[in-house]
Amino acid sequence: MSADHVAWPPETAAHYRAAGYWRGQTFGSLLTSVAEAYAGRTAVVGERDGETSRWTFAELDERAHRIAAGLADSGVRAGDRVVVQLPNVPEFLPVVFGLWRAGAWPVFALPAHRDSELRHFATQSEAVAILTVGEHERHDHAATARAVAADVASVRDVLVVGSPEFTDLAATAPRELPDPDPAGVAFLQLSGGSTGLPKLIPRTHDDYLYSVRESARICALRPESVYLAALPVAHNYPLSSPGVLGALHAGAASVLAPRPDADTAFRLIESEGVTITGVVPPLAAAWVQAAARTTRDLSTLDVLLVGGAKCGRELAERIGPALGCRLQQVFGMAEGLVCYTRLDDPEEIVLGTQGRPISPDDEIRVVDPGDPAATSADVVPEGEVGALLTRGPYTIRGYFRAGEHNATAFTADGFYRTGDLVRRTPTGHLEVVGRAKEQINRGGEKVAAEEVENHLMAHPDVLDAAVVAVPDEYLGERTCAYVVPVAGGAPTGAQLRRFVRERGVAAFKVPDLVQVVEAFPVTGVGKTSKRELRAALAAVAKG
Ligand code: J2J
Repeated sequence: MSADHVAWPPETAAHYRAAGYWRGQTFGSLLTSVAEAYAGRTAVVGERDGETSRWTFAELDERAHRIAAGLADSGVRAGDRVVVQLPNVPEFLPVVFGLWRAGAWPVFALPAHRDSELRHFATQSEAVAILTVGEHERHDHAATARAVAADVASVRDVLVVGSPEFTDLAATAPRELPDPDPAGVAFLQLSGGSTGLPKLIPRTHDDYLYSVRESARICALRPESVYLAALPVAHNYPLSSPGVLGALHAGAASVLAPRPDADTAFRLIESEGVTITGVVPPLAAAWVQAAARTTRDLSTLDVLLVGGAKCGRELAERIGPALGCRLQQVFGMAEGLVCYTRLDDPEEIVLGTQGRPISPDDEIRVVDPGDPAATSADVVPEGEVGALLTRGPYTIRGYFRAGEHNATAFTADGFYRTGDLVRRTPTGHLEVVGRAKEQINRGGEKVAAEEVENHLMAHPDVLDAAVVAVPDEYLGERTCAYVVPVAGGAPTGAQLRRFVRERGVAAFKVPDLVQVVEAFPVTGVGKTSKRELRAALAAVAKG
């Protein structure tokens, strides 16, 4: 294993194998086996440019084989990184499995990402190619990808799904390619981040497939299930909790919604007989409202997962009655740990907690919340609020090429500092009560305070900036940027918002509110750390 990937200690890895968590299977071989077992069943339903595609497992398997061969012929080698920026189009699964079969590592960008993020992913991963779509939701993704490719030396190719070149590549005669090492890295997922730029998360075939298999079982997926990917499918949640990969593992169909709004989702629930889907709390609230006046038949919907941000008690109580389905809470992270309420948990647990871990070998420590350097030994008394540390068979031991950051993001004994504040019930369920990390959770979309501050500070009129969360009725939280101008400078909020947007960042990172202030409303002796400043401003913002 390379220095890029912090491996589990050999004895721990041996335990995970002996316990049957890591089975030595790759994603490519998983698809081969489900395509044999469920050949004629529907695997994928999706729309691109107004046209619907519906592919069986056998067709998906063949498409992935052809794309793998085409990628190999175009020079993509095992271990190469390829930035994938695809919205919810049917080609997502064939492309990703094609990359896996070619041994390449997808780097999963979100459709909302723009120039600055793609540039960072491509540079940090030394990607050889960017694989994207053309125009989508009024943004020319191909143009952005080409601009990045022109500047990042490692990027040789931009492949655009729907272009004649891609159609040719996807028509390559299929052939078997060497199966990659199941213990090796399969892809790089993105972290929500709290420091400068999003970190890359190396996940292996072995560890991720374990979480996918168990997620499918915990969410009771069967071949007859139909999973709706309402959120952007490249995100860890709709990808794997249980997501399109959980559905695929179970021989169930995945329906990719082009947009997550209630009109689109309800149309697909009715027409495809969707049985299970996953949403973030603001979307759940919007669906609950829309359900009151819909004429669509939602009766097939059995389970609605809610996660990505805290689902309040009041919303939790309304979901079942409004949508005629069961609520399943999920608390997960792209770094690994995923907790679910179980379908047979008592109502009180389902409504009031964010679930319990997937694995009996997920180790949970709830530690001193006041000490960012708390170790796994600094546990708080049972039932009290503390910072969540975790390690286990599908939680990373380090970010990709981030040695310095890893030294603080993980404890010496390999626990990941999640930055979440939790309380553990006697049943082992976790209630998420807050956050210690410098991140704003905008209805499930994560914004790293420092990343936005750096963009603001690039403005010539800005001396200093601090970004904090303010409560929001709909999103849970929104971003508020406090900005101190340079002497004589007088930037307006609108100018600064436009400035950040024009630097090419995802729209959800553009500050919702900007307060231009003469000085930070914090008086203290000596130099205030950014962390203390943010805490003080957050208190001001909450009123
Ligand atoms: C409170 N906070 C939550 C919840 C995530 C499944 C579901 C979600 C994600 C995800 C995921 C929360 N209540 N129910 O990857 O597989 C916040 C926490 C956590 C961070 C991780 C999955 N569910 N969160 O949201 O990597 O702060 O993954 O540490 O985007 O989201 O964010 P992310």
